[in-house]
Amino acid sequence: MGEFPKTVDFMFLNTPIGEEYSLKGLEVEGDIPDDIRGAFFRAVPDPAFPPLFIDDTAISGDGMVSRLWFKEDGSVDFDIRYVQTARHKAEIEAGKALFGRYRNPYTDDPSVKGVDRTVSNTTPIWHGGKLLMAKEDGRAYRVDPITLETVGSYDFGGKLKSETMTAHARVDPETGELFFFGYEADGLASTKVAYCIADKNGELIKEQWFDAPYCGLMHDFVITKNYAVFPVFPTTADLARLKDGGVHWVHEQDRESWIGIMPRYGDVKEMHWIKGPKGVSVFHFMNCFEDDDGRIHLDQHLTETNAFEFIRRPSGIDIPQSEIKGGLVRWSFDPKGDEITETPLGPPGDLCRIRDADQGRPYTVGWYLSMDPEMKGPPMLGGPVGVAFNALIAINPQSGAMKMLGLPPGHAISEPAHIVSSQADHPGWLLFIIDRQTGEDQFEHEAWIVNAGEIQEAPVAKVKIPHRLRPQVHGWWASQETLDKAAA
Ligand code: V55
Ligand code: FE
Repeated sequence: MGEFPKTVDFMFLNTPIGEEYSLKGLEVEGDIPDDIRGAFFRAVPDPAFPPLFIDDTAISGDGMVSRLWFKEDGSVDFDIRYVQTARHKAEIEAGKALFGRYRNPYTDDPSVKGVDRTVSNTTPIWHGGKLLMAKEDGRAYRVDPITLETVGSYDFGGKLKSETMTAHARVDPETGELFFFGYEADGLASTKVAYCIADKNGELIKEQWFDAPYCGLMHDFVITKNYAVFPVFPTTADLARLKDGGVHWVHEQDRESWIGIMPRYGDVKEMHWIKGPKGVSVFHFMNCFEDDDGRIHLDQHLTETNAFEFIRRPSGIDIPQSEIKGGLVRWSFDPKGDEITETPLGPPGDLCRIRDADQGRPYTVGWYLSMDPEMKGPPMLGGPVGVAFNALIAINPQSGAMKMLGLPPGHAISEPAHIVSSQADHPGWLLFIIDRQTGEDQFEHEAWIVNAGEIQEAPVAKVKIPHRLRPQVHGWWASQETLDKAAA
């Protein structure tokens, strides 16, 4: 077997681990609140074999589903398993990589022509009693939440027509419906987008297709109480380039962004497009809501160019990661309007969370990862973009008030989960993984629990995970009650 490339995508914190394991009764420092009973599922890219191309990206690795399970008796277990995708199975069978470049099947070994090449490595989505592992280039895989065994590719009981499903679905807090979309819905570099709704039981009740202004990287979308909002940023795909063996994405700095707005239960024919600024990029939207005048406010982690070096490089955009300007910004617009007003809200960052109950509604708290301006020394290398975040921010987007948990040098933080408290007026808890560098290529890992209202205070509990972890992308919290209901 060959070696992994000597690039940040496969070194340091990102060194592939490729091991399935279970750890029982983890050591806990402090007290785990009674509110925290259930499973924190995480999606972890971890390539089983060295890639065919030396410039491969960390986000093309085989998906693993990881679970940190806070049991009824107060003990904590950890498990991690590969998602048994068709791609992973084919490569295990061959004992080597067979799939080529990120999202380019024209670079695959001919033996896997036509095999589903999605890697299920981005988000665990819990809905309608099912756990799905999603990656935007294909359909999700269903995984058993207890055994972590893979059930198979998931098409909503044969109903889903789209060949793809986003890793960023939105659950409405009042109706329990799952809103999602799939772009490149009928094939590579297509402008077709599928907009879908599943009812609270997970039945697909609506799927409509529309055309985006161009084939752009549509990583996330948002809903409000009355609207579905589809932003499109100018990181674009081209079929001829793919057939040539080239990269899937190029960022076009001179091309406009767009926002498509339609009534969320409406017809895609009602989609209204508003032109946005050129060259900007957003991966994640914190939230979106309508005010009393019916104006829509979209809060997002905006950067002046694409945040991924592996996308900037083939685009001829030469800006070091640390110099990319951006911030948490609000775009405000009327649903039938033609102008966007931009308001700064907070410092640059990404990987936001809100309370589930605030989805699509006016809200007063959001959390996200950032860089501590006071941090001494260089940030840790690793994670999906190559540089790990070292601070957690809590922000009130109405007042602008902020709190920050800055980590000591040599620490990295992953996206938190928010867990509600059964106590009225309690802000709940945040749960997240911390990586600590203890040597040039040595790391320790812990799960920390902090009071969601006072994130700057010492964690109430730290759970030690005595095994190397590769950085996750996104996570999902499922309470024990939710797990029990699904099992019944
Ligand atoms: C992102 C992550 C992906 C991907 C495309 O965070 C975009 C952005 C983990 O995989 O395939
Ligand atoms: Fe994401």
